[in-house]
Amino acid sequence: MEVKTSLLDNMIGVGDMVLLEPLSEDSFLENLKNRFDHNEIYTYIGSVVISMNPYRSLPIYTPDKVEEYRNRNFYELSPHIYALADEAYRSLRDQDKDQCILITGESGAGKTEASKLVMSYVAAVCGKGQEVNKVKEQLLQSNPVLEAFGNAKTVRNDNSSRFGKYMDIEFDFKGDPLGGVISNYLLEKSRVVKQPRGERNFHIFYQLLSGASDDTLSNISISIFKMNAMQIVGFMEDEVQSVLELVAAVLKLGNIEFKPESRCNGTDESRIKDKNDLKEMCELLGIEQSVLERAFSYRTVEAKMEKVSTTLNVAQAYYARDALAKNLYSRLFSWLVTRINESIKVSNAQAKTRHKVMGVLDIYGFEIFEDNSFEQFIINYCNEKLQQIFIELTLREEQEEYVREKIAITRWFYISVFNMLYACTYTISHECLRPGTVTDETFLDKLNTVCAEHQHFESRLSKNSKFLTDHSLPHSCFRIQHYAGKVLYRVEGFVDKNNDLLYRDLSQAMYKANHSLIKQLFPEGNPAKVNLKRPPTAGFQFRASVGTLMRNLQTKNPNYIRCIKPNDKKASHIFTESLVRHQVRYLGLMENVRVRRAGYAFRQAYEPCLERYKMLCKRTWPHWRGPAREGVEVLMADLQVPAEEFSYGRSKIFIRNPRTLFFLEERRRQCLQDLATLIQKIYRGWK
Ligand code: AD9
Ligand code: MG
Repeated sequence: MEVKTSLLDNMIGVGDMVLLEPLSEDSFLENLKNRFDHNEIYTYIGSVVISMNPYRSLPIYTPDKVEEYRNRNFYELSPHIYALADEAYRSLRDQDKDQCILITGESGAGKTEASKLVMSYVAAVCGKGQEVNKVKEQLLQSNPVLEAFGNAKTVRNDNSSRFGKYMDIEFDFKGDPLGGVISNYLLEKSRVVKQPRGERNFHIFYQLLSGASDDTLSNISISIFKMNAMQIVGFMEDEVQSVLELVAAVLKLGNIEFKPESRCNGTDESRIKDKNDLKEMCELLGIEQSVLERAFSYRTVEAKMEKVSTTLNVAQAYYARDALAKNLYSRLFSWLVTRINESIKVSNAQAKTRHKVMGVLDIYGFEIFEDNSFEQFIINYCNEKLQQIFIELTLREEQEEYVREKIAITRWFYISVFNMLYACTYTISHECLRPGTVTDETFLDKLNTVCAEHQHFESRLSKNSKFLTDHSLPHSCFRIQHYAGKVLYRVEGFVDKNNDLLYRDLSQAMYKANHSLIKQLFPEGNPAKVNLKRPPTAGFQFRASVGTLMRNLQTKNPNYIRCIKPNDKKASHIFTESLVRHQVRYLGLMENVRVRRAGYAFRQAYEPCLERYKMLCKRTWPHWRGPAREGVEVLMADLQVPAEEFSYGRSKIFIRNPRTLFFLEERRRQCLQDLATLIQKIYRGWK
């Protein structure tokens, strides 16, 4: 069988950017466009896969394609996300190396789709059997469940992930899946109460309403349960009913309105306008109406065994209502993740044996809006961290391969890894935010001071400042130079969102509900558990969980998918050059190619290399009987390739310059042509 290097055969443009000649940003973009125009949406930079969102379904994910890529070497076939998935799965199975798949790119670039493609490929090629198939189905079906509750239509993406997700899939020593664990990162819960113009709430609300026209809630839940992924994932019928009651309760909560009522002391107190909505909500959740009504009218502060109740005005009542809706929904979401994890977890018996792990990370993509708030800060912080890890790990990986292959490399250079938004996130997560004493304004002052100090320190180390002060900044704003661009953040609401305060009266009212799920979601409402300690801020929790994630990723072998959005119209066939150029720049793709070319641009295992070029040398053609490495050595000597152009590693030959590869390819092409002419002559001679 002939071993193909399809990066060079019948290829539209160049399949691996490392082989692009001449290399410039323009030629890079030209190559991407050329390939995109011919439906070649995947291109490599060495082992990194660039994925362009085609915005339409291409016939490249069929079972035949899976078979084509199965057990093949990475460079054998044309670039595809399946090649990456196959490589990762095989090194996990055969070399016992834990893997992680890191998928990055801005909102709408195709990360979630890519993560599902990787998962479905691995599911298709790994073990079979009734038990294994059940595990696979559950892992795959957790996606639609989480998307229904955690995704929403935004300006950028009709199915935008509004939470970060990391899933560890665990395998046994044979490579059969045993189960998995999902971690979720900060759901954008403000969406429950307010959506930017042109955007929608989480999908589940519409799914519920579309079923609600002629059915009762219990009928809807039965139909959702019967047809839906929830059943496969392992939810019981009554659990689905409870979940939907909660979603419906959040909807009802949004209908509750307040009006002011003047008191004789000149203050305004809030009253519920129409008690019907309150009644419906209470019925759904089994809460006594008077309990909830009181919780919407008063706020009790407990300090040192003393309780002080104050009445709420209309604004405070709305604040309390929204805080309750956000908390109900986000706690429900976390409960769903925990519940799914219970279903998909590795059984106790198997947990004791050594297993291998493949982690798939799909987070919300980088976002820049006109108005950016706490949510964008959180999302962008996470992306920034990932970019940092990408740079660190690609360098490390490249270096490690040279060490592994015992290749001496002298032309190594170090790209300084930027120090991130440390000061900012520190302030945001550590500021002790007591309502009344810290306002958005004092928070901004503090941020400015801390960042100025940090910047002063940083400037002695590098010129690369990240916190931008300039006098054109609008009031109450700060600006950060992220790797993907400058972002202006408005501090309005930062403190509140970070604080995520839910009045105790409301959590206690929820705990009193005659509804087991609600009770579980508000454990702090249990009067027996008086805990005066303030819970950690949202920023603090997020920063800690991202830190844990990064440490986890660093223990695994990384595989990268860099997603690019071709246009901002969500349209197929349109390649907006400026938009793509911007992404290529901030994803650092050119640097990635340069790092890869700084040492050896091309590397290939000895066997496929010999198979491909053995026809160029009489001593290796048609058969070489010795070790493949020696065959390649004979070949290179015979072709008189200068010694400084390549090195012999333990299992691969490393070629320094793409020109050498092209020279080999050209010789091979001529050889094949000569052969074809010869065959034609013989054929004519026969006739
Ligand atoms: V966000 O950060 O969650 O807002 P993603 O996840 O990067 O974003 P997503 O995967 O949701 O983007 O892709 C957006 C849309 O592009 C999908 O809903 C598909 O309609 C479309 N898409 C993405 N990748 C592919 C693909 N390989 N083939 C066909 C695709 N369509
Ligand atoms: Mg997504």
